Amino acid sequence: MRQAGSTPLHVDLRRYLRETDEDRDLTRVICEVADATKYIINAIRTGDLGMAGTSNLYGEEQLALDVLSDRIIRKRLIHSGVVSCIASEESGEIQQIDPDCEQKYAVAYDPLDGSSLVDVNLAVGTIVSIYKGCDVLRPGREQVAAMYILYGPRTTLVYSTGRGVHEFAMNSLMEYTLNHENIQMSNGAAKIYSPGGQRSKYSSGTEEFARQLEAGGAKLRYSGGFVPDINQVLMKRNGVFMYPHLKNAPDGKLRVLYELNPMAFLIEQAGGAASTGKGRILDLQPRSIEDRAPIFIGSKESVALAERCISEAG
Ligand code: AFP
Repeated sequence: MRQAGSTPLHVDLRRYLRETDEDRDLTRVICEVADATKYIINAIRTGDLGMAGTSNLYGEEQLALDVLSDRIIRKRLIHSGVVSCIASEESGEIQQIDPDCEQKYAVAYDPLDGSSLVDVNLAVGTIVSIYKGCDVLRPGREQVAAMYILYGPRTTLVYSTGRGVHEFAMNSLMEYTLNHENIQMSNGAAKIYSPGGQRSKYSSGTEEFARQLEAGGAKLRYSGGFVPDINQVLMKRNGVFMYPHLKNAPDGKLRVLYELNPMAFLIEQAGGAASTGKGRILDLQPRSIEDRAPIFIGSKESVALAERCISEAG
C-alpha cells in the first residue's frame, strides 16, 4: 500500500483511494458524492434560486437548490448498492435503503449548507458523515469517514477515513485531483476567529473567550457559511470557529449529525479539537436527527482556552 505522503500531487480522487488501499465500498460512497457535486455545481451556477415552496424539518423555507441538491445526492447513494440508510438535513427523517445493512454504510449529509448565501454569491458547501452499519444515530467518534465539498472560487473536496485529512481540487475536466495530503493544524495562538451568533446573546464565558482571542491579536473572519469558515481554519492550519450556546439558544444553532460530527472528525484528524465548550463533540450521543449543540472547533490551544473560559464563567 502506498503510504500517504508519497503520492504525487494531482492524482485523482478515485486513484488515490485505490492506492491508499481504502475499502472498496467506502470508496464507492465517497466517489458517488464526489460525482454528485458536479451536478450540484451546475445547479448553483445556473439554477433557479427561487423558493422551492416547501419547508424542511426546521421550518426553514427550502430553496430550490436545497431540494435539488438533496435529490441529486440521495439518488446516487440509493443506487450505489453500498448504503444502508440515509439521513439528510433537508428531509428530516432517516430513510432505510437496505435491510441487509451490517456491511453497508449509513450516511448523514447536509446537501447544501449555507444555501441562503448563494443568492448573495458567497461560498457554500456539502457536508457528509459516514458510519459502517445500519444506523447514523451514534456518537461521532464511531464515524468511519467524513467529507465536505466547498463551492467557492475553486471547488475543493476534503475527506478523511481516519488516516489523515486530504484536500482535492476540481480541475477543468471536473475531476478532483490531490492538492494537499495529511493536512495538520499548527499550534499557537489563533490568528483568526470565526464567531457565530449574536454577540449580545453570548454567555460571560464566551464573551471572555472572544475578548482574549482579540487581545491575542486574532482577527475576525466570518462568512456565515459553516463549510468555508471551517475550511479557512483548516487550510490556514490555525484559528477557531465557534457557534456557542446563546442566552436564547442554549444548544446553539448547528446540527450534530450533519454539521458538527463530520467537521469535528476532520479537524481532530488534522490534529485540532472540537468541543461543545464542556466536552468533546464526537462523544455526544445524538437522541434525534434534530439535535443541535454549541461548538468551538479549531486549534487545540484555542479550544482549550474556550473550555477554560466557559468552565470559569459559564
Ligand atoms: P443556512 O443553511 O440556513 O444558510 O445556515 C447556515 C448555517 O447553518 C451554517 O452554515 C453557518 O455556520 C450558520 O448557519 C450561520 O448562522 P448565522 O446566520 O446565525 O450566523
